[in-house]
Amino acid sequence: RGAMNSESASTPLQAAFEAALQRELQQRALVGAAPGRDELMRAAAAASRELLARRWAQTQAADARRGDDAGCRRVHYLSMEFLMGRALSNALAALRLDGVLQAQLQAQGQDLSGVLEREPDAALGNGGLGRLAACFLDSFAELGLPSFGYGLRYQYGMFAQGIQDGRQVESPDDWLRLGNPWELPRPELRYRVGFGGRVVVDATGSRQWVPAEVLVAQAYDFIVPAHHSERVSTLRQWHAQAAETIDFQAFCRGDYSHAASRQVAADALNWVLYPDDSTEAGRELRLKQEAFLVSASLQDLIERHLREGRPLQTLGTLNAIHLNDTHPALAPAELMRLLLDEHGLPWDEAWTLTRQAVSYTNHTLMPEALETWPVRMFEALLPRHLEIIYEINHRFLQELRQRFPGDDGLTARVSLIDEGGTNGGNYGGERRVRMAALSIVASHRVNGVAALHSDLMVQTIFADYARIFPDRFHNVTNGVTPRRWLQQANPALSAVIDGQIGTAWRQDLSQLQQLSAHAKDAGLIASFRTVKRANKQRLADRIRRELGLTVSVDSLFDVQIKRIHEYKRQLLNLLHVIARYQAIVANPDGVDGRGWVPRTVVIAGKAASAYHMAKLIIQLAHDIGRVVNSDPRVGDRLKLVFLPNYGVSLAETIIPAADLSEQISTAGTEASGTGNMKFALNGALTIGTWDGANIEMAEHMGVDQMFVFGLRTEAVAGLKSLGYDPRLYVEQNRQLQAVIRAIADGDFCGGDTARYKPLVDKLLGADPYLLMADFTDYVATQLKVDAVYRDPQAWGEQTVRNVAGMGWFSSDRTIAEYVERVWSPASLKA
Ligand code: DL6
Repeated sequence: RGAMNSESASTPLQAAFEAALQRELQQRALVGAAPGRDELMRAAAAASRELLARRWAQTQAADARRGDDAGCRRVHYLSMEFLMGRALSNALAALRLDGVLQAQLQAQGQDLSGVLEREPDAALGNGGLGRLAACFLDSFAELGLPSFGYGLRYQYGMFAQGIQDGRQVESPDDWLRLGNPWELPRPELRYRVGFGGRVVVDATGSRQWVPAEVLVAQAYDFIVPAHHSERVSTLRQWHAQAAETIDFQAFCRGDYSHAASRQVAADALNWVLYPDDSTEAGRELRLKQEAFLVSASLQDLIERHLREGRPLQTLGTLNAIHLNDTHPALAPAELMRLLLDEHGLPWDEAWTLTRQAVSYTNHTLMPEALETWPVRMFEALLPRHLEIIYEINHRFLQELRQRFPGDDGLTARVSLIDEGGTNGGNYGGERRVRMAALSIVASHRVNGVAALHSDLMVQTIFADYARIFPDRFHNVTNGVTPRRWLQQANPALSAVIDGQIGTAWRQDLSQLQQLSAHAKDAGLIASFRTVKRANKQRLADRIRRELGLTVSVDSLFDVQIKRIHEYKRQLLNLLHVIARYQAIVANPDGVDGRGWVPRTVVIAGKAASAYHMAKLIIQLAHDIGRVVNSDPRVGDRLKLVFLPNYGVSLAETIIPAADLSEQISTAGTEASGTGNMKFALNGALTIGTWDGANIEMAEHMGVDQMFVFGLRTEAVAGLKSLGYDPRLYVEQNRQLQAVIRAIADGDFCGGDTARYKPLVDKLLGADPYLLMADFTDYVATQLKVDAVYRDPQAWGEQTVRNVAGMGWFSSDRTIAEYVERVWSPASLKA
């Protein structure tokens, strides 16, 4: 035993962990690596991975042995994004090794949290859809569901956000630069994926694709442990390599750049999550990434199915292939190709298997987010897939013409091919493949992610399909994993809850309901408050460290963290900040002389690099912050903080510290939201619109427990159909006039009236997200928030009721519903 010797090992697992840790450290010592925090983190990760790899083998063996009548299909969750965040604290908690490591580190003069913080975030996702996928992997393991998550192993995830002069600057997030101690390379799992070329027809009439370019997909596994069993789930990520890495002839000629060109082309697929799609090359790369993910994953699935000795005919009844939005929507076309061309099945049989296997979740109603690809790009890159899509479409439209004779409008609207290129944008009339249409037609189930969203989905963007396939559409409301988002993010609150109702909530979140019986208990409220204050202190410390700004932990922490997007209305939040600032300056003692409830408004989030308006909102937040935070008339009454580089780890610090959660999207625009759930679970109250999962949250906790404001979906639609004029709302509200004037006059940027002109013009012109219409109610509701906050008992009671109401929003419940409605063999019969 080396320097980390300890007598604390008491279970075989702990002993194995300690031994593995020793080995890792000794190996590193041999090459002269001092055991600093980075080394300790990597050694602990590698030691945990070794234990998880054993569990992985057990899990796979058990799944391979399961009978065909096991009642649940193996799930293959295809997603271009998995926003995993850090893994070490989760692994340690699942393996119950955090105490062991802590003791070991103490002996080295290190503390656990310092070591955990050295792990880079795996930010292989953009927002909610990717984080949801990560929560699902946790629940797959926890529920013991035979499953694989499939994604790409991006070298650079979402960009790193820096702020210079108040503006967002993007730089690559080189998260793999020191290697990834978690991943298990699987060199034996390699599949060939083709692009380009042509389709040849042989003498028997059968069609074969001869690609011009072949890449190899190599698997890397990332293991996600259950917390209450030895099961694990797997995220299998694909890395692209050239089939022939160098062109040897070119190499011999000394033409090195040509010699390496195949590998460079392959590497491009591994580089970034979102290639810049403003160029043709960027768009093509994205389509290649999607095709690559799909092909490698489906080959892997089929290979496993056959290896386990199961006939191809049972592929659909024993396997579910789930499309996390339309990014992997090529899956049905690729599955058909593999079954027809590689395995020789007839069309009808292949189509039956495909339809049985495939299901699809839609995550947004934004028409511009509905993916379409030019037919021309398919012809060049995926000619065989295009043929198959044409055939699927031909059969689908033929059936429709029989069912709805003469309704040419319908067939044009629902066709898999947009003949005019008008779907969601101006594409200059070129023909495009509609990926959502392909996903719906090829799936046996389609679902939205919250009740309102699922309703709107079938009433609006997918209305025609819902008429054609009335039984296909369902709702499965999102959830979040309580292990990461309460147990790990907020250990102190977890301990308070444990003390009140026991620990079973970690496995069965509905247990939280028991807290409502204690909502008035002054002792419990005091404990909640003590925890919140400590979490706020931690965040305040971070704000001081990172931004040099001091905020008061006695102020109400009012938080909005999410992607910056106009529909999410960070701008409405800023309008309120300005209104409050102006009111504080005008009435330092409060409007009623009772003083102001001090507020710290915290915003974090990234804007897509080409999204000008979102970037302008970030800049405005900084400009306002600079003025407000340095105005001596304001003091602690108001602070505005923008925390850069939002990601999972930052969220884990911010969410437990929030008093108020801003969920203020225009009604009908936010599919679900999952941040809303994480905040409420951590005892923040919500100010929110009647949108997404806010509605179900309000229903579960009691509508009075949430600060609901704003126009509802029907009113939004009604107002728009009558011809919405934002200026009318401004004319009627002097406070709003003053706010808009301050922005337009450049009050926050030294009188520069040009800087925010596009933003002001949009608000007064179209205001597509109805900020002007909702402003008055929003500001009035913020005053209600203040009123409750002034009364600690009332606030505390509401806090407990919020937590108690969140039992239903566990991703375990969500996954159980997917199994029941979408992935069970029974769902195929329904
Ligand atoms: O379903 C997960 C998450 C929802 O909670 C958010 O409301 C929604 O905005 C988000 N959607 C996306 C859109 N991506 N695409 N396509 O991330 O999904």
